[in-house]
Amino acid sequence: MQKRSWAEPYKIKMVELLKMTSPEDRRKAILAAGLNTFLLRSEDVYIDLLTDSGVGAMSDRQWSGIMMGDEAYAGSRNFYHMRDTIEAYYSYKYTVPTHQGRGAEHILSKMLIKAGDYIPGNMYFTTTRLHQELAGATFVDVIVDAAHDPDNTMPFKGNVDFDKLNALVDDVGAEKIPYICIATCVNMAGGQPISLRNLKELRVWCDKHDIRFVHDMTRVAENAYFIQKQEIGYADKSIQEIVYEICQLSDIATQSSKKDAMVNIGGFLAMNDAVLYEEACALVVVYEGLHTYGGMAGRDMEALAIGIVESVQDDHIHARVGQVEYLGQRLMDHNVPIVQPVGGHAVFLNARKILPHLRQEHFPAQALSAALYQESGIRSMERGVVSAGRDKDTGENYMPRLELVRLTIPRRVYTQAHMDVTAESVVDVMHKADQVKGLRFTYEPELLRFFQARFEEINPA
Ligand code: PM9
Repeated sequence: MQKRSWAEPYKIKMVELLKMTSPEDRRKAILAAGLNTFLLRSEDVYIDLLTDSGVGAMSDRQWSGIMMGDEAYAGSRNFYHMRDTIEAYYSYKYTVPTHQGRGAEHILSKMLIKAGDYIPGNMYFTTTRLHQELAGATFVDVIVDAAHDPDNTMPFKGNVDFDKLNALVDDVGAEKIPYICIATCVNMAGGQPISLRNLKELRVWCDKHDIRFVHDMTRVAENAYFIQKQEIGYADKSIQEIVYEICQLSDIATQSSKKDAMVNIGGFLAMNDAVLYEEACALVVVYEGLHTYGGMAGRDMEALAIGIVESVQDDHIHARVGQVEYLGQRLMDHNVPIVQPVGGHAVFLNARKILPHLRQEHFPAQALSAALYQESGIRSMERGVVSAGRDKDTGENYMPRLELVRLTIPRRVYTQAHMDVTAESVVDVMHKADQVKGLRFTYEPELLRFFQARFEEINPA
């Protein structure tokens, strides 16, 4: 039988019109933005692949849920719906809503970290590591080496390397490690999944060392897709079943619900320990809001409860990751160097290879991202040395092996034709790559510098 293509399991009911711009308009706009795509005005962007965060298209059911918001200060009906959905689909008993993922990271770090602690993780994420550091901990990367190699095609590049984990325990002692922080579909590695086998081994390791297992479940449904597709024994399990099985292995979870769960704003901290939950409630009232709304409106909690259910449907996730794979394949067909295998939420361009004439201290990925905008109006995000920031102790720039530009696909927003235009635009930029100049900072914020930094071109490249 002929193989069937995936297709979107929805049809379009409302559209948002886009503005087309000229190369001159775009040159002006990107210079005014200090060559930082975060500082562009959205109305100057044609195809917005900056992020998949809070920019997905909500369904008619989610929008209906918005109209059912119970905006009571305390005990909103929507909170209980959200909490019960989280328990039913993700297994966690107790939920503390937060305004978004970093709100949950903040509370978690304050709750569990003491100065001088170490937090191992399968690669850093910007906000996650910052909250760990602000609480006095040092982040330690324990992801497999393959994750740092964009050309390594190993299937589960989000896996943890137990030799690295054991070396850390030998070095600092288990009592200095309050928890391990494991992301499903590791963002900074290129959206790379972790296998269930690795997750199960981690559970055993955590029990052995009496270390808590924290799950950054921001992109758990996409991770489940790769498990279903590639891990032995899971082909016949549904995404919903796999997601539940993943979650059951951990003690605590943080989620930025703006990604897989498809809401414009929201997140949570969830757990199974009643005592910890009381502590989290005590902190959430200080930093976010009452424990039955955190930083969320009732309507947004309702949209989240519905989004969670939609996010674990097999048809949805196959089309969602299918679209990312489609863009990745189009780029590979034109020999564009990208991180392989293609991950769950984005295609990552290898800026080192596309701009070999630029040294890493001249921010090749930042420069490539600005050049792509100028060429086509497509907005992407730097994920390299600028995002990595500086070592908190030495003040030196981290120099990550991955110097990438992320083309992030919002969920249910763009069509295959937008993906075609994106691929063609990247190829066009690649053909004039030698004209792209290196950059230097004109303004460098101290924390999470990639958001607000400004740059100028170095002349000549
Ligand atoms: N991720 C992203 O575009 C949005 C901000 S860019 C710093 O990829 C993980 C794995 C994330 C994430 C945000 C957060 C923070 C935590 N973990 O943005 O605070 O990808 O909701 O979540 C972004 P919030």
